[in-house]
Amino acid sequence: MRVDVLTIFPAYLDALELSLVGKARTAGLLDVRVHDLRDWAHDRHRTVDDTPAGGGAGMVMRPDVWGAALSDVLTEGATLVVPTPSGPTFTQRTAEDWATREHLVFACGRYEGIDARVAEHHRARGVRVEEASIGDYVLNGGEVATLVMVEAVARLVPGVLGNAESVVEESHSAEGLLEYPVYTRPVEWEGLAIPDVLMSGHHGKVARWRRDQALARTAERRPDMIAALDPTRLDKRDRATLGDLGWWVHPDGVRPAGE
Ligand code: 6GU
Repeated sequence: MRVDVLTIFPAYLDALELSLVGKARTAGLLDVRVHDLRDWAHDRHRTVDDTPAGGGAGMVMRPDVWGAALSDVLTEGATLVVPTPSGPTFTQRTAEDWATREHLVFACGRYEGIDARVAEHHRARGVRVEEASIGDYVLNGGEVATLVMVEAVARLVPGVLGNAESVVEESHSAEGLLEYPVYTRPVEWEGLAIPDVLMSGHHGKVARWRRDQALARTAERRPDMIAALDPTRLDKRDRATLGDLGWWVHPDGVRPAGE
């Protein structure tokens, strides 16, 4: 997979040289290229922004500079990603989708954003343009959001994760539940013991305990995810656990007891 990042702060993306993403680059699985947008500015000051049409606070990034940069970097079939807090939320589903694409180009905006004609122009030319937000808070620019999205996508590219970090176990998260709590030695630490069942060697009991923990955690922290569970994927013991947690499994969905 090829990933290009256009930014006025290339150093933000230095973290893509570390850890799994860095190793995947060395291994030739990922071709990541970070570019300084100012290389496409045409004045002595390397200006990339101007005042907003119609007035108001802040600055807007110029379409001509972005247009020049994107025409050099986009390839046939590439996806243009525009990180913005006003985009649809980037989720694990988005990451799975983008992990199948050959070339992602991230256009990191700063200030009040990029002139709206940039996305419009590329869409009109048939480029897949995806705006995306990483959550309901405001960052100073798209760089940190790009780091988040590249990491989430890269780890789904075949070969990027080694066996030790395998993505297979995570079919859990795809199942729509939060992960169960994990423990390792020492068996007792600061007066706290590892739950006995995990030391029992009984694989069936361990699996059931973990499933119950995942259900209980999800009910406590993310009731919206419980309400979104598919009843056909819940066995008798899931139903009993959910009942204890105050949820009823109906043929058409999971709802708080009594509703
Ligand atoms: Cl993608 N960009 C900015 N500037 N802020 C954000 C964001 C993106 N996602 C959440 N907040």
